[in-house]
Amino acid sequence: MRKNIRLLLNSTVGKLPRRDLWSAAVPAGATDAETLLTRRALVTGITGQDGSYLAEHLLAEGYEVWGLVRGQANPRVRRVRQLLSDVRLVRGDLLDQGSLISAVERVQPDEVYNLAAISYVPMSWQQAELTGEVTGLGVLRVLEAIRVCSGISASRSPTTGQIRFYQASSSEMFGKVRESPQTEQTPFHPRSPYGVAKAYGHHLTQNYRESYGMFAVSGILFNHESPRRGAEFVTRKVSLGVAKIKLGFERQLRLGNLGASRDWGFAGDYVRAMHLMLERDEPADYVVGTGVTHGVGELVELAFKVVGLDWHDHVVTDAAFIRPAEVDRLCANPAKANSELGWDPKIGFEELVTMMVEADLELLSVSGGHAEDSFGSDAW
Ligand code: NDP
Ligand code: GDR
Repeated sequence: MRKNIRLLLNSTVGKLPRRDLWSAAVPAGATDAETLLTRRALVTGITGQDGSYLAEHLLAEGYEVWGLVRGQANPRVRRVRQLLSDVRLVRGDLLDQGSLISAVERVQPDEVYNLAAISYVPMSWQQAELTGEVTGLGVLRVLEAIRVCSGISASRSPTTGQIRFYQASSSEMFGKVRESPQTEQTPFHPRSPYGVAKAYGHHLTQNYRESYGMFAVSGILFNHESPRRGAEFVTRKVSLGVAKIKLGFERQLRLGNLGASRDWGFAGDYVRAMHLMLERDEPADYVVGTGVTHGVGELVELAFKVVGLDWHDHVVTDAAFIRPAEVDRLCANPAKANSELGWDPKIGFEELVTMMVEADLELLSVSGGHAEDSFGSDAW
């Protein structure tokens, strides 16, 4: 029913942008039609950092948001429930094709955002096969679920009311960079099993677009952070470490390579770009980053400065955190996202680091030094 109404509307109001389609088609007060036509998004990786910000953004845009959650008693579901009470949940796992088909059938989404992945780069050396299965082949399974549920095949093209698909590609695909800054055209040279798996998902998304005419796009996102970032990633490890030291719970922070540089932005800004990509008339891939790079050393210095401490007194470098192959320096050229999507980051590096340190000071003050999602100093 819902699918049929979508098709009918698309054929009657032609090429209106999707937002205008809604206002053109639905008279005020038409609550039944509203229920049928409210745009519906299915987000995999809803329990992760980006899942939470994207869900908030889509809810604010008037979407009905569904999150895919895995496991029998996933402890992170409680956090989703607290943070995002309006999100509806559906079970599924990127390792299980049937569960993804069932989820797409049940939700009947207009848009699918595939954010689920094993996303921690060091873990991808320890569990390379699993990373390939989830972060790489998981993309294939989500695309296949959409293709099968939409009745698309080599001989049957998608209709105008098709499900739009976003893939969370990564700057890690550039790895040992061939040029700087990196654009949508920069060749890939991934340096970890994670980067290799993401490159597979990226190419497959392009391939489904070209093979089946699906509206399938990738955002090549550079590092983005927030107070909701997992404690294993360097920005959050540093903000938590600084807060623990400031509050007297710890004295030292053990880190790996302080010489690496990243283009760090705020996650809340980056999820807007994901949504904008699916709003375009034509599917295309975009690099999303700030265009400014900072060293891990600079991050550390700034974070300690926020609480009035000198990092030299507390930071210890530990060979256990050095990676088998490093990505030395990443820097985005977000010109295409800027000109075609009208996307710009709002929060800069200093503001981001300050926000994260202050949030962790507050969190640890209330919890007595315990951060629920912290893996401690021996994260891997
Ligand atoms: P997180 O690590 O915070 O979240 C990963 C999510 O994937 C979690 O919700 C996790 O669920 C889910 N997941 C893991 N395995 C499976 C599985 N087998 N089936 C279903 N769900 C699964 O990542 P971020 O939010 O930071 O990143 C979102 C996406 O963007 C990822 O794909 C990441 O690789 C990519 N990316 C991130 C960047 C960043 O800087 N944050 C930059 C570029 C790309 P659970 O709670 O069950 O473990
Ligand atoms: P990254 O993020 O690998 O870029 O992947 P991470 O924060 O883990 O590392 C960034 C850089 O910091 C250096 N580093 C350390 N990193 C961690 N985690 N812990 C340490 O103690 C430490 N010391 C130094 C690293 O060597 C590295 O150079 C993130 C993830 O979100 C991916 O999923 C995403 O695709 C990319 O960003 C873009």
